[in-house]
Amino acid sequence: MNKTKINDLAIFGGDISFQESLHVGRPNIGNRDQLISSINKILDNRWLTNNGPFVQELEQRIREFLHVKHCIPVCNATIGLEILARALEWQGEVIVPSFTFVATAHALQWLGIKPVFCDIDPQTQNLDPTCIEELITSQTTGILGVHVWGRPSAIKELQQLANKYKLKLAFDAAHAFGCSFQGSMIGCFGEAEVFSFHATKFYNSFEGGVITTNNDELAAKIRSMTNFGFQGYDNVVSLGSNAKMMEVAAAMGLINLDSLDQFIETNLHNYNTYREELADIRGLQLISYDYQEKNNYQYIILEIDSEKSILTRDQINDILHAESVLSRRYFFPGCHLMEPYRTLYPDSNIHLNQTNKLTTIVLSLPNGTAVNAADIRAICQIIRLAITNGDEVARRLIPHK
Ligand code: T4K
Repeated sequence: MNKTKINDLAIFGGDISFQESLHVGRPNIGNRDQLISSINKILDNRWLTNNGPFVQELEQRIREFLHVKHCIPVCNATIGLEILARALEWQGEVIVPSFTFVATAHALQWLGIKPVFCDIDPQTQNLDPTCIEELITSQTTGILGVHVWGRPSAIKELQQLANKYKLKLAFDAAHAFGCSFQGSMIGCFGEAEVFSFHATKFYNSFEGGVITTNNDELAAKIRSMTNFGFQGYDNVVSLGSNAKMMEVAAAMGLINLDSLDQFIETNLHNYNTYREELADIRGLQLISYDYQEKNNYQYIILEIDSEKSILTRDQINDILHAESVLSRRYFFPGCHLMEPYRTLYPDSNIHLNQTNKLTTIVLSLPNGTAVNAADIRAICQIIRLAITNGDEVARRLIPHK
């Protein structure tokens, strides 16, 4: 593997190096031999999809892991959210954060439901429950919270609001596999929760996800909807789609489940290394996790306060990219400023002061088993050197587009 030298900007003297370009979103991969042997088994079985034995085993193991009654595997979380929205019979308007991956909003809009964007609490970066009531109208049918970075939403407050206004509450738990809220695993809150097992998540099944719920009736409905609305042979009982997880995806999910503790341990170790290395740099703050809870520590999210830091978030992002560190500006610019939302709902902006601020200051840094302590020290040294030489660096940078 080529060594990358930190000299593109000719500022850092070329003395920092790491193994290869460092990306946010590099997948964690468990035991390869086991995976290959599972794939051979799948081929021998000649059973490739449609609720095969690997999918069934994954479903059972996740149910046990999350202590939840029902777990329905799906092909990805976006389709999972769409299926859930239909199963909950959401229509009209559903309240969501704009500070999330665009899939959360798309899943609603795709079904003709208006995502009503609500502001966030800057401390938690999740839906601010005190901003919800003013957005509720006679058209509102639900609240879709997101556990951004795996840190739980204000679950209790959202549930109280949902009860008060007879709304159905559900969660996009795409980031939150392996995380807990007040000692209970995320996966059993609201009407249902949807996890993503996309390659970029700390736990992946190539592509995939699960919908979890403790509601028997809802689970049966969701299960049928993921398989064209079938209930047994030849009996279609509702509108449905094809949201099934494949056997190879479940096989990957199973081998990665065996390595889950190791992935979390690596993430935590990396997170602590970032914390130490960035501790005394003025204007930077790493998001914190509640050590009393279970966390997956996947997201290394830096907040760059432009009033205290010499360089802006975008300038630091540009510098990192120039040095082959592919940091990401998740979630910039916020769903409400992406199409079709910007055009359809131009007034959303007025309610989103905290969201608008946060989207300009957060930066996601690489984590996972593809990153080691030396890489992290190199990344942090780039940031430190850039900020120390801020004026000089800013002069050399091309203005951010
Ligand atoms: N809700 C939330 C809150 C979400 O964050 C997501 C997904 C969803 C719902 C929907 O879940 P799924 O339907 O995907 O199950 C990526 C992922 O594609 C997306 O799943 C994820 N959130 C989002 C946060 O990140 P992009 O557009 O940023 O992906 P891309 O291709 O730019 O890749 C990101 C980084 O990962 C790059 O640095 C390259 C690296 N990468 C990616 C893949 C796929 C690898 O190194 N290897 C890989 O195999 O959306």
